[in-house]
Amino acid sequence: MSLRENISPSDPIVILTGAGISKESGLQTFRDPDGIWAKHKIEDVATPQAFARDPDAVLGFYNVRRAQMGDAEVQPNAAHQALGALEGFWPGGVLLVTQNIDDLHARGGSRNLIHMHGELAKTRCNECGDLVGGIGNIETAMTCAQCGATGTMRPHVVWFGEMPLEMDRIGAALGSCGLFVSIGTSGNVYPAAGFVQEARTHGAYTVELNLEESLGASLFQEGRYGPATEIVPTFVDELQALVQS
Ligand code: BV8
Repeated sequence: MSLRENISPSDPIVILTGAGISKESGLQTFRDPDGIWAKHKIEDVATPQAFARDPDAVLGFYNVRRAQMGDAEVQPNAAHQALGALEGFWPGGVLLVTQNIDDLHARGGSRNLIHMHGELAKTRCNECGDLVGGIGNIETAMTCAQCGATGTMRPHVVWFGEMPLEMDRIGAALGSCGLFVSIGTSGNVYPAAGFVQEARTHGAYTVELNLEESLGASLFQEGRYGPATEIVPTFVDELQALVQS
């Protein structure tokens, strides 16, 4: 099977990314041997129960990651930039759905972008839902500027057991895309890991671009394996050749 035989430039594209696309920018993944879940337990730092039980520990976990994201060394890599360029030239339109909470896709040029697991750069009041950006460290002593509650400010991040964001918009896009591409995700976390099946059921051609086969590899019609900064730009170049042919 090849791209040319399965898609045309008028087909909408949906792309799903995970932590692997940001690895070469210097941000850790979750389930690699040196990953985040090797140092922290999900139930201690990434659930609403953890936030209720020990808000300082949870806020500290995200404060460290927010500071890492803001490090001058952490820049969009060639994979982020290739996806930003794709959105600029693909006639059928591109929707980029990321599980990542870093800001590298926007900084890499992507605009039609959904952060389904939220964004480290945004802070939300757990009481009134007010959303603010540009805060450095979040502390339990902070007071919500909107409702005046104290101790309710949290990262605008989707924890385990919480509903991911913009699922209706994502579902509609999966139901009408001609190409679904999954990049840099292990296929461990739902509902994101189920998107490939949803897209394929509706007739999309499905491709996995990853360092190694994910848990869902057999669900894709095509798989290409290697570092994202190599295989993603090559893949985008092939799409550009399709448009120009
Ligand atoms: C929900 C934000 C429902 C926080 C995260 C079935 C259906 C629905 C839900 C479930 C289900 N089964 C289980 C569940 C519950 C749960 C879940 O999936 N649990 C798992 C662990 C079994 N799901 C949920 O709780 C979700 N919510 O379903 O709500 C609901 C219904 C009604 C009402 C209310 C609720 C919410 C899940 C979101 C949780 N938040 N993140 C944070 O970031 O701190 S998830 C977390 O995992 C991150 O978002 C991360 O992005 C995501 C997935 O991880 P990956 O991105 O894939 O990263 P990973 O390290 O695993 O893999 C990296 C890959 O990159 C590897 O394959 C590696 O080989 C590759 N790689 C490495 N280097 C490179 C590379 N690739 C290319 N180049 C390289 N250089």
